[in-house]
Amino acid sequence: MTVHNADVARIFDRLADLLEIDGANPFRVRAYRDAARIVGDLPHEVSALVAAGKDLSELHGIGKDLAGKIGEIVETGHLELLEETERRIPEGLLELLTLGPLGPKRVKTLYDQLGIKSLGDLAAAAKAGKIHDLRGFGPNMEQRLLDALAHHVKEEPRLLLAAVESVAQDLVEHLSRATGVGNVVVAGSYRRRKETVGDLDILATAAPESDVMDRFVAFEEVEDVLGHGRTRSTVRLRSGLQVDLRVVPAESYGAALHYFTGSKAHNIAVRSRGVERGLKVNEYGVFKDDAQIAGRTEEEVYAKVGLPYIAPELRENHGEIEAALEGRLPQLITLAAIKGDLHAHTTETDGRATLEEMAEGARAKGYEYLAITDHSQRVAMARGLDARRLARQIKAIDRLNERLDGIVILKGIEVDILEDGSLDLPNTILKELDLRVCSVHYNLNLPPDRQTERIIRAMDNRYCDIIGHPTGRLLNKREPFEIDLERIMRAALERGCFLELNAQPDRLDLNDAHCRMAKELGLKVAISTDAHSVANLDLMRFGIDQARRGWLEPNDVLNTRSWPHLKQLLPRA
Ligand code: DGT
Ligand code: CA
Ligand code: CA
Ligand code: ZN
Repeated sequence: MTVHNADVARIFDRLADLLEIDGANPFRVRAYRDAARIVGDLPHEVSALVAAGKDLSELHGIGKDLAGKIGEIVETGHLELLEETERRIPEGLLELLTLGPLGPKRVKTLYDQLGIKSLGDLAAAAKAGKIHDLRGFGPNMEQRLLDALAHHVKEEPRLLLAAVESVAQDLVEHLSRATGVGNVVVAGSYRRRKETVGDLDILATAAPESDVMDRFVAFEEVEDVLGHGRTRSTVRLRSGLQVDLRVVPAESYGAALHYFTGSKAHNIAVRSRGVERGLKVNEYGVFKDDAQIAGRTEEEVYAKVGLPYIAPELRENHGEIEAALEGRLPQLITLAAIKGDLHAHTTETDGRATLEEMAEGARAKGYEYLAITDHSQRVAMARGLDARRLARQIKAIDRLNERLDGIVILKGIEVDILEDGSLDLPNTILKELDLRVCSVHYNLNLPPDRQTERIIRAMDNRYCDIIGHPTGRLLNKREPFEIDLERIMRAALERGCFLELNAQPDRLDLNDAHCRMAKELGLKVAISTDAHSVANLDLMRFGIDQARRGWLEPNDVLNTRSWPHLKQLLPRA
């Protein structure tokens, strides 16, 4: 049994959730959340480090105690402290956590204020209208909880794309070693690079005598085999992720890849174009009077229905077929077009790498620039910078830039937008910076109008360049703010501000539809990693995936420019 970093991260995250419900010291909760992130971000498997006899407490941010716990998880697959905590907390509270709108903080409030400890208690309180007076809830939340309760079928949350990548790659590698196997590829929402996936759909081409299906069900992480056939099998992995494998002959590869990549709505639209031409399009090929006329490649399938190739990220039937017919498919942004990163933290606040390490990491990626944007003072939990510490950091960056070749480090800040829309640091220091990312981290539940106003007020300040993670959502954990994004985008355009597409896999904020809205309004987007470590700089590609789903082209993205050009786009600086 191999314990993956994602398994360790899941255990620490759950422990943090439970401890938060339990009212534990926030710093302790934070330590487990940080540990989950640190381990989740590591480029190497901790299990391999343990096997090699490495001392895990040498990892940045991991002390002796956490190192011991990671060792326990790697060796046993479990953590005694988690099980003990689970025994202590009423089981119903754990079930409340599975409701989309509820995180541990709200569950604790419900328990403390109203004694709610089960879904039944919650339903009764919501129906009696007791929820909307609670701090941090509000009238919409009561309705959302009622909706969530009505739809509650112990829904498995969809898994983050980033969280399934390593197992998807392991599976592809495992299946590629089968006898008589040709292509092995992950299709479905994974190939469309959707931010979360329901299940994985793997497609393989193989000779009839191939052992690929047997290898699939024998994969070491399989917990249950839900179906095992010659052309199709389904398994559930220990992580809960379900995986389908389909095997088709090589002459059907393109048609099957197209079919299983989806989306279903896109497939239906393509198929109906076929019908108009007297063609049958299915997962085996394109057929005319029962004779196969295409199917080996996706390009062939598209060509037979009179379309150019359409990138998987666009296949949602959101206008891509019409655009293809009119020759106005976007030339989608690629990772190679990115010239730098505009949001990153260091050990001065809650980052895990020093200024020098971050700079070196960005240079190693071939970037022309990296903006250091540590937190401002309001974010006390992250030891946010006050004006004096920021002034010191500015000097340190100036000194570093004198020594560095091939990259420029931009002096920045991620300054908090306070409840009234003012910024958390005075303009006298903000004006010394190259770039300011302005973000909301507190007072998340303001009424929609006030939340929208707050962000527009922040943009009224001439030292606001980019709004960070504009909707504040955390996938599977926190709903986006209820804000009028179109209004905010128009206000940004008027003021010369920009919006961020935060590339953290659990944020991806702006989402695909927002990106498209920005593009249509002519507002450029900054794709930024919000890196808290050198490894995090690699998250840029998830931002690119999302941007492509939002139809963005290089010109629509701020950080495809070199710094001198970008600087001119920040007119107020
Ligand atoms: P997911 O798993 O919820 O993240 O989303 P998908 O898109 O991966 O959906 P999934 O796994 O149910 O099916 C994979 C692909 O198979 C889907 O994108 C399109 C294709 N497909 C599934 N069912 C149908 C269908 O009834 N008609 C057509 N035309 N295609 C289908
Ligand atoms: Ca799927
Ligand atoms: Ca599926
Ligand atoms: Zn932030």
